[in-house]
Amino acid sequence: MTSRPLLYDFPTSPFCAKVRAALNLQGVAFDSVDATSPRAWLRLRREADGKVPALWLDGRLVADSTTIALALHARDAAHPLLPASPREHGLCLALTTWCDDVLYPLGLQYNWLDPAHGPAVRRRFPQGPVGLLMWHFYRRRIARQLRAHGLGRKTPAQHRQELDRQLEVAVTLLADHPFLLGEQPWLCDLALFGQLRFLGFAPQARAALAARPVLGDYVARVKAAVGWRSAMRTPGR
Ligand SMILES: N[C@@H](CCC(=O)N[C@@H](CS)C(=O)NCC(=O)O)C(=O)O
Repeated sequence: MTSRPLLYDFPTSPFCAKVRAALNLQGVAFDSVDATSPRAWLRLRREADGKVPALWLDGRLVADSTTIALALHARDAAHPLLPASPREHGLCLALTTWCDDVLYPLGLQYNWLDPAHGPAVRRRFPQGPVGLLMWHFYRRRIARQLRAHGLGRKTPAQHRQELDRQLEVAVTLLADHPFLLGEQPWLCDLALFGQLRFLGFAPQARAALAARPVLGDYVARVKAAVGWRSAMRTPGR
């Protein structure tokens, strides 16, 4: 008997949300382990590249949210996560990449480097010295990543301009259809849902989202369509 998939998870990660939504959409029962617990953190570094999400699926560990989604898509023909037509399939992957590579840096900037929001991020890590060390480690690393990306060198006004520009792209794409590619949610919607949810944790970005009700309605629609369950269930192994 194959065991249930096991997700290395972090509750606020947009990529973990994307994978949880994919598992929910396919109706796959799975277990989760909090990747910030010191034991899981070390195992993830030993067994994969140290990033979440990573999913034990059918006896192998698959890392990277899109790679995981493609593996889920390939193993369940009855519940595809990407459209069949080559053009729509390509568009779905391109939109997924837009979410992962363009919206995510904005989410990192607003969640991690906004001084007003810093303490809230700290509370998501374990209490005590190990949690504090991990928080400092990631904060420094993210600041370095965003400087290399370019966003970290911009002013707060430029961050806001970039956020508004990208949210308007999403509003435009959703003007005529309930989901990005039409009437049903595909992987690109799960990716956009994850990034909008992540942005929504940061007060300044949340205000930009609240000014665009189309996006709030969309998030609610994706949640309803996938039967969103966010709670982590920790297995006994
Ligand atoms: N391309 C990866 C990105 C995953 C990623 O950046 N995950 C972040 C959390 S949101 C992470 O694990 N960061 C920890 C690290 O960089 O060590 C995916 O789609 O899964």
